[in-house]
Amino acid sequence: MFGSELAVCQANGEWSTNEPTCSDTCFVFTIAILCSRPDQVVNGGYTLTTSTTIRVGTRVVYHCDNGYSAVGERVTQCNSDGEWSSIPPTCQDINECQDDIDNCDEFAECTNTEGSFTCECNVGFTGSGESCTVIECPHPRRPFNGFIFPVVAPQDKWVSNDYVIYSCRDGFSLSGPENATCQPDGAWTNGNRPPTCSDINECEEQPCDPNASCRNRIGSYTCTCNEGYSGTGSTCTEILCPALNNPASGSVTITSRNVQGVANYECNTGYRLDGPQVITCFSNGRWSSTPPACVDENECITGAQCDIHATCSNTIGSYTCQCHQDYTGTGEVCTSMFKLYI
Ligand SMILES: [Ca+2]
Ligand SMILES: [Ca+2]
Ligand SMILES: [Ca+2]
Repeated sequence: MFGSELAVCQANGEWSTNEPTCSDTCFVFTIAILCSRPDQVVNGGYTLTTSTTIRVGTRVVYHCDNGYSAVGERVTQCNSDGEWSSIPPTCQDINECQDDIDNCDEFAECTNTEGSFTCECNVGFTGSGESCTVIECPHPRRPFNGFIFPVVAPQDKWVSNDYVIYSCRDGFSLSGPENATCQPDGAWTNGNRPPTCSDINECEEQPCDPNASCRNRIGSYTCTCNEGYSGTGSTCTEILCPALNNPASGSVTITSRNVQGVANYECNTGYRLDGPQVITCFSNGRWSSTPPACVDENECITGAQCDIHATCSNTIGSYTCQCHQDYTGTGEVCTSMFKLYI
């Protein structure tokens, strides 16, 4: 026999070699060479190009389930020896998180699982995982008579870990927590109940001058100098009217230069007061009037004791009486130098 002893029926319907030639008589035996059914793969499968017997040349294409990828040859073929050309691939889990092919939100955590993956929103966010929205805290309330810092949210919204600091206006004291933090669940650590700012009674600290009275007010206080004192209230000085000198030809007696103190003026004999006898120290630190002066009294008008035959002459501080011509005497008493005979 000349030629190949074996011819295989190929998938294309032709024999693999030409028919041999025989010197005598040849016999042809037809033997069907078949492959066994290919092995299954876990988490995958295959498609056969034939549904009946698996002849030489038959191709098998393996595929993996969603979430898995094939490692190894995906295509294998039935060889003429009845064996498959390659071992089946294995289907291995795809790490979607690592390969960055997950559809998790940018604010979600991706966790790889066998055949799939999960998305879970980060702390401070809520949603399906594929879409996450930030959890907001309500706008923090400002304490009455106080302040809050910062006034607006640093990133438009009040979100987890944002915190605010409370303070009070001058004159008020804070009681309660001085700050609050927005928690991941959208609640403030203080339940959005700001601290209270209560008025400070500054008078307890006696901030005024010892000669002043303190009056507490909401948010402040006032100091008022007592009567007889002047100043800001923080400092008060005793009100004193100016010192007074004795007037010319007279004297002054001062009971006190404080408010309500009086100065009493007297003039020497022969002088009279021009102005009030008594002046009073007022609360503005001034005497009630300019001091009086002692001026000469014109005794010739106000009752000099001259004789009717005398001429009165006023002098500074006194007066003189001079007897008329033909009269003699002291002036207060004058007698005629001629006897009068009747
Ligand atoms: Ca996976
Ligand atoms: Ca006060
Ligand atoms: Ca006089």
